[in-house]
Amino acid sequence: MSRLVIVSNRVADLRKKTQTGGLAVGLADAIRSRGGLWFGWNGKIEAEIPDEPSVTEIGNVKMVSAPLTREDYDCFYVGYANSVLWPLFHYRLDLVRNQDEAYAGYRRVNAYFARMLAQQLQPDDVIWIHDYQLLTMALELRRLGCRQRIGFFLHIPFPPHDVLSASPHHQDLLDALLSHDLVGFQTETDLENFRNCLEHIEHPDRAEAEADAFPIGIDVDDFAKLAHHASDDVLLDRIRRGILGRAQIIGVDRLDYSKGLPERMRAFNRLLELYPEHQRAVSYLQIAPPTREDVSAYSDIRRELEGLAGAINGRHADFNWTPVKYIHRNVAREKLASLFRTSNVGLVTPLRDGMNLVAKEYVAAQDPENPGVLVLSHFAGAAEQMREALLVNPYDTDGVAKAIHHALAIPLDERQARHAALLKRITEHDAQWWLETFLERLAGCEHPASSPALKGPRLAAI
Ligand code: ADQ
Repeated sequence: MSRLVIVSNRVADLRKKTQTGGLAVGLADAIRSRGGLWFGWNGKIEAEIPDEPSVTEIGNVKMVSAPLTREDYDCFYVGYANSVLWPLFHYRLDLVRNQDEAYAGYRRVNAYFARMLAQQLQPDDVIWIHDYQLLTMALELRRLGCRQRIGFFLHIPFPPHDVLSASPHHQDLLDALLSHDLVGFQTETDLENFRNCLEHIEHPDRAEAEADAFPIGIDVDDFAKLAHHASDDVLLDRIRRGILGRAQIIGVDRLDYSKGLPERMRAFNRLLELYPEHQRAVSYLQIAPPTREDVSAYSDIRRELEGLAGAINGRHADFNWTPVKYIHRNVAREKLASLFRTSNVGLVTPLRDGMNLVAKEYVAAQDPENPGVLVLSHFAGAAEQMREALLVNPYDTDGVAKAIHHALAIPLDERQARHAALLKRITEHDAQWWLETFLERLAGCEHPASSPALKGPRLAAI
């Protein structure tokens, strides 16, 4: 079997038994079980970049990583990846800060990563690059003469041509994507958008990259097991709610404007206005740890959310009932799992999301005999697979409030039927399925780098 080389912006710490975040868990398991190499930024900022990456061996896995300079970090990571590509790919042109300097930094870091990795490659390696920080790395690898198979998976949405083409660099980015043998997306919608964008550009190599949708999954059994062992404080809380006859709605998201958090708070407020019977009977627990605080849009959303939570509590709270419980930090995975299990409604209402693993984790954590109900945004990639959730438009405040009201009233047999269908689908399409399907497809790609028909800019570049 060829050696697997995984490339992601950050390398996971394989010495830690549990990774945070579904992606790190899936990839860490894959590379641990079959061996290979993992390359990425080591998270450090140093005065100068080295000539060679640092290499450590953990079992049969080679961990290869390299630092960034402050300037590279500011341009590549903060400036371009998170202030241009993230909003652009989430359809938020209003938040895009287009800067040529940041783009130059992005290209420079992708080229630097390619140089660092190229030194470590063996001829029959299979390379799998992940996500929007590394869109142009394969192009740079090809320029360095790398002829190995290269696959790419985009974890975030791919926007329609009308949105993408607002970027002055969109043609370059599309060209770079075509340097892969296989480009994977989360959903059919993303795939269609990509195909549509290609129709608008002139590219002699167009037919060479294969593309398809590979919806990412979670390790369902593992998460279900975690949910079984509730800590004492979670159990006590559930018992207390049981005695008082109170229901709990839960939301768990990184504090990101794509997750629709202010819209969700407003919908909860509307629920209490439209259906006063939920006063003192329902609480909403939102866990939202901070991320990317060096990008201003993130501190803005944090302030907005804190203001909203305070206003709702100020207006509706009673001395023994707090309607909104807002936790602004990370929570251990096992605790999250048991909180999902003891919550009647899982509220997952992003304005736009590649997949959204929380939707799948909420379903995996439920007691099949007495499951809660998932309320899910149409605009989460997960909605393509999870039709039995209550699907909502997150921009429609009253609509979301009505859906929550409906979710709280669904009888047991209907809850069981919806949950069984959802559980079946996420089990069939779990993390292992995602990984194997992508890698099998990549192995089966007609490999252009070894083909005599190699032509166009790629030939010129090599
Ligand atoms: P994210 O935008 O980070 O991922 P998501 O898919 O929901 O979004 O994954 C978040 C992960 O972090 C989940 O496993 C969740 O349990 C965990 N998490 C969230 N809040 C937490 C907290 N307070 N404490 C502990 N853990 C927490 C990106 C894309 C998604 C895509 C994934 C995977 O934006 O659309 O589904 O990659 O491809």
